Amino acid sequence: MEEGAAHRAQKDLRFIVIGAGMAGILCAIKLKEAGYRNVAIFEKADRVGGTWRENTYPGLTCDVPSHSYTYSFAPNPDWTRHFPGGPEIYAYFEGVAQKYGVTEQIQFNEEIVSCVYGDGLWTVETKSGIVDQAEYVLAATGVLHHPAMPDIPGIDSFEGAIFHSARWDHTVPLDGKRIAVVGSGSTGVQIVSGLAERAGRLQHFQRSPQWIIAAENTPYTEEERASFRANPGNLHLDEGFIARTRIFSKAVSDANSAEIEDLEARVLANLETSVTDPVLREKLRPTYRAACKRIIMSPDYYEKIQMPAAELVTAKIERIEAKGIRTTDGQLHEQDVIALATGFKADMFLRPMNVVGRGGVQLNDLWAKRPSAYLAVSLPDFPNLFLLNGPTGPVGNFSLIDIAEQQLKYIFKLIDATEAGDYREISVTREAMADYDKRRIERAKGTIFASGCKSWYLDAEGVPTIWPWTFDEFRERMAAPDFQCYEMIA
Ligand code: NA7
Repeated sequence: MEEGAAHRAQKDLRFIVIGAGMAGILCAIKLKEAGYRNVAIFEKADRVGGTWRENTYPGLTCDVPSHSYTYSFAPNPDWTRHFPGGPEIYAYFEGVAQKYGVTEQIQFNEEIVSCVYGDGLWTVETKSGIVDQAEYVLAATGVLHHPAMPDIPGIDSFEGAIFHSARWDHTVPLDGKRIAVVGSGSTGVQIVSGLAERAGRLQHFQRSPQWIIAAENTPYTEEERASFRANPGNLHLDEGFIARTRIFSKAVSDANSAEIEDLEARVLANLETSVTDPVLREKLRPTYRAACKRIIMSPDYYEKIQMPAAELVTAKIERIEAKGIRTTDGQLHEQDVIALATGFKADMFLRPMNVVGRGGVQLNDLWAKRPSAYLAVSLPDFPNLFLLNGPTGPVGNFSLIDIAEQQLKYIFKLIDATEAGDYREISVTREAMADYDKRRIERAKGTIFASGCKSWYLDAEGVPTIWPWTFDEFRERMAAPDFQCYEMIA
């Protein structure tokens, strides 16, 4: 254990981790490894897994390659394919939590409703009335957690089964049924792939077409897995993925780069060569630039939407009626099941928790205009509270596990410095936060996300809320904190 960690362990500092998804499990493991024994983990659900617990829809896969979508310290040589399915990923997180003794540390079914700072301590309260206090809070509450229900008139009048993609009702029969999928983001596309061969008739309601990259999802052979088992150490350092991520990050952070042109050519070629019917091809052709919305990786969407049972509906939805979906061209599309793949409220982060910082500052007020956090981890006036995968971090086609690992190392450096100097609290200064936001917003204008489309990356004023610089720049900023940007108070 490093000196700083030993020092803090003696002080028996208490930590509260909010959430037991990918990032919460990571925090629990790394806190233990750093010598902290006084850790409380609160999880509002009855199981670990975060997004992989909530999303169970047919066709669910990860679109980051499996070996890059693992903790660096917990390789999984047994991944069955390049882009494994949801249940396999869920089992991985559950297995890691068990193996590292995290599961028994977690207080399940305990939703934190408030988090208030005062006198060097955070006081948290759960819905059931548990009150706990800690010097540090690590908020691992996820990015896309609150389903966005569409504002479609008549939605409650449907007589069949209707649910959001993140609330899939597995009691509802699907085979041979008339199914509608509303929404054409990554989720809607995956559901169509998952159901095209099962539904009696599958209608995909598309409001905006999407650019799609062809991504082969080949299974690993037994020989490959044997070789992974023989040498599991560096499996997460997939050179190909790292190189592709670097190119992709260059492409999206600069809307005028050669890299984005190359990407545009690839998605265009995928559309032109994969869709034979010219009418369907035009319906599927986006009018905005590639990667403006999160680019979709799919090995088979174009193939599946051309199957006899599948149909792309581009007429605007007017309302939902007892028997199905009425479009503005007057047609009633009768359904047995309607799956709403309509996305998430992407600006929630810690909310709806009532979070109150130093001097009574309310998080809701700080975020009244837009949610933001310095380098996605720290907030002014909210000392000793750190976010994992918080607002303005790199999201999109990167591994959020790698990002969370880098952020946590950075956060530990902040805590080490605070404790080594016998300070009581640390948080980003208001000036550093304001400067960061100014530069971030300015830079965001040059990214592909601001090139003229609507997406969950944009805030209420149309400013991209995600990391606008390259992934290498994120890595550099995470390598060592700039302590001039932080205030430490004794
Ligand atoms: P997204 O990417 O936010 O996609 C939501 C989709 O739902 C998108 O196609 C929307 O169309 C569509 N939508 C939303 N509201 C409506 C209404 N009222 N009517 C018709 N269509 C609607 O969410 P996903 O769940 O697919 O993916 C989220 C992330 O999860 C993904 O990026 C990965 O990071 C994992 P629009 O494009 O706005 O016209």
